[in-house]
Amino acid sequence: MTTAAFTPRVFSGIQPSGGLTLGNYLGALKRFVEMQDAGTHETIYCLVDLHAITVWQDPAKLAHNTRELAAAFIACGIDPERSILFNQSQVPEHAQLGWIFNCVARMGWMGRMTQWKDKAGKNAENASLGLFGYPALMAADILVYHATHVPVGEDQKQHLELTRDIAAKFNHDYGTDFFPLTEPVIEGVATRVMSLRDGSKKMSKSDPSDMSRINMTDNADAIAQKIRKARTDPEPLPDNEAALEGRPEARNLVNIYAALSEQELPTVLAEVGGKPFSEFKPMLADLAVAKLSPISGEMARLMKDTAEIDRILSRGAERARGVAAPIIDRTYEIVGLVR
Ligand code: AQP
Repeated sequence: MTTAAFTPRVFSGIQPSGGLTLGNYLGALKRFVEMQDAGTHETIYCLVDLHAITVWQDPAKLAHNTRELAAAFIACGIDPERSILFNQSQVPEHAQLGWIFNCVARMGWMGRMTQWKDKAGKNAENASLGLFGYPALMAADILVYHATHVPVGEDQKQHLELTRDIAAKFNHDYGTDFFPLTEPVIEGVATRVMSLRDGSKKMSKSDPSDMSRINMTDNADAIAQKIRKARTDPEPLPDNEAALEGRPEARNLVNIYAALSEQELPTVLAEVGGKPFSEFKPMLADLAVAKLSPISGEMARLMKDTAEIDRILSRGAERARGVAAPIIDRTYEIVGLVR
């Protein structure tokens, strides 16, 4: 069923699989705050720790990263009163629906996921079963709230299509219209922030090179140094978008500038067109420091009281269960699972 018959509700998540990057911030978190502030939808945001453990996580680091990610959400502007903010493992309904969707999704669908191919690589025999089934759990994360809209970066588009396929197959198999066909929301200039070292690779928290990304906890010196050393080409910046064709590193830096300054790309190109990188990079570094330093400062302040973060997460989990539990009850009934 299309989303029209359902309460307008946004769900999205981020893995606590390492420090947050500028890519996660511009592609996801900043958009989460905008959707919360728009007030047009209920907003549910999740730290997807069960997804993080599909690859090895050191237990102490996972706990630290989960709390730090919660601090990042709040520091960026997520209000735990207006939005529901919690970590996935505290809401067992995700895993309950995830199992049912493991039985709905087909092996062939999962095998075609590019993220699976990228992450498992040539060593698929040794990858965890959880990594293979990741998109079915992601579908459960979304559909256990009957979410109508999911803001994500470009890299998650295929998983969102699979979520719709799972909902459609469940609805078809059980002769129901219980689950919505959720809409992805992939908008803006920063839906795919690229590595600072290689304009053909996405910026990622698990990239072995720290110079490839800006971390939300980087200080001003580190941000400036990473931007100064970012790979570029020898030409000055163009004044129009068409001339960025074939210049992925230049496009990436200009996109980052546009997203951070909240301007359209043509406006930025009119401002910086003709400048050499030696002039543009310090402008970008100053802007990035001005935007990110208040966030990292607030994160550091929040991390001094982790008991308060834990309290916020467990209260969020309680509220999340209030939405998810009736949906699980009805799903069990539809499937014929006796309670
Ligand atoms: N480079 C990016 N540009 C724009 N958006 C991005 N996102 C991630 N990287 C970029 C968006 O951030 C959200 C959360 O992502 P995630 O942590 O759940 O997993 P991911 O997509 O696998 O992110 P990473 O940084 O690449 O993590 P690792 O290295 O652990 O795999 C999603 O909405 C994603 O689109």
